[in-house]
Amino acid sequence: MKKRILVISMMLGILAFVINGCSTILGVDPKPEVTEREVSFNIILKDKSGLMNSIYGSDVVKNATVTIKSNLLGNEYTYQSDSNGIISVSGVISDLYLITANRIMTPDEMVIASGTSASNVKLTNKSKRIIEFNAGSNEPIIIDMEMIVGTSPLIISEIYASGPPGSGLYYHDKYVEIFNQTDSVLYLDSLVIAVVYYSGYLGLNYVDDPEYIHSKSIWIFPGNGTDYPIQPGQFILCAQDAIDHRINAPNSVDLSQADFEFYKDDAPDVDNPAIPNMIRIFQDSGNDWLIAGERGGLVLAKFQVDSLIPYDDQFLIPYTAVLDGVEYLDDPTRLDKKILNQGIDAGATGGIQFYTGKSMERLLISDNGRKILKDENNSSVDFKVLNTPSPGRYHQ
Ligand SMILES: [Ca+2]
Ligand SMILES: [Ca+2]
Ligand SMILES: [Ca+2]
Repeated sequence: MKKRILVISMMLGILAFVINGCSTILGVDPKPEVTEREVSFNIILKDKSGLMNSIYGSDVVKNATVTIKSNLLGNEYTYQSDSNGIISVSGVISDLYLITANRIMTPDEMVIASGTSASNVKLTNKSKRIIEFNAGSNEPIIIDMEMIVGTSPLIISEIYASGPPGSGLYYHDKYVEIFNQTDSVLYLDSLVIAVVYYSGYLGLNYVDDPEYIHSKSIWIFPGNGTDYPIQPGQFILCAQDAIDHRINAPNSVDLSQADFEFYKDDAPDVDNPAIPNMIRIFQDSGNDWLIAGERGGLVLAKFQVDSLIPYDDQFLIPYTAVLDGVEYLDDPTRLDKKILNQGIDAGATGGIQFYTGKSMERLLISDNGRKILKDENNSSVDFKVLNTPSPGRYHQ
């Protein structure tokens, strides 16, 4: 009898432990007392490009706009830096914060700095995008800002992933389109296209990783540095298969004139000999390059692939190497389901069902000879859904 009581009390103990554990996981604990965790900080913005120094004789960045967003609660605050490049943050809860710092240069400032009134130049915090505010330290946080011309020089301008209507489960006509946003010739050679990894089945999602993209599908453009130029305002089409898909699926698209094609040489894949192939660095499964129809993420990165970091059955690409990243969700309002870090893409496009032939393309800001597409690193506002794909061009 005594033994049975002992067993029962042990079981109750385990049960209490389990319930406790679960309630913590489910977040039903009473809300923590936040007032004692409020912290105050100074952030100092410093320009590493030399631009501010050449204009004002100091590298501090005045009149910059800084937005911080709490990881835990999603609270967002916006500040303006003072004449010493300082932002005083007070009364925020200690947490990880996503930080966006921007300083648009005026044409007058650019005349002083470079002699020409270049527009579309800004300073931004390219590397330090996530910072922890905690009560333990009082040192001012220094954020280094770098100059970028325009937004990202190369951006993902369209993702077509849904598959055509009326052809059963035909899904070989997917593509990603890259756009040169600058007024200079750039080179695609060795740039990385990676599919952001997550697994709903395994419950793996690395959206909160503070440093790295996780990927199990990493391909690069061919070339040795200057073999594959992309002209200012040019669209580059990278097709899953560079064929005229209308032959097999009447409502699909003609991708036979694609600029590049993903060809998986260890699989029964199609190789159009006229179209250069993307080089597979890592993708151990599947018969072709494949992006998910309704929910996924793609990044374009500039990274030496021999420096890829292995992790579990994946490889890691640092956020600092990412030129552009775009996420799409079946329900783009459900940003709690994001898989791509908010520092890369603050939102998501999408809302497209399988086999509808719909596509996602960036909005056009201006078209004075050369197109400028919207790139606020927020696909919720940067993209629109097209009823039909526009491979290698801007939709009409
Ligand atoms: Ca292929
Ligand atoms: Ca080929
Ligand atoms: Ca397009």
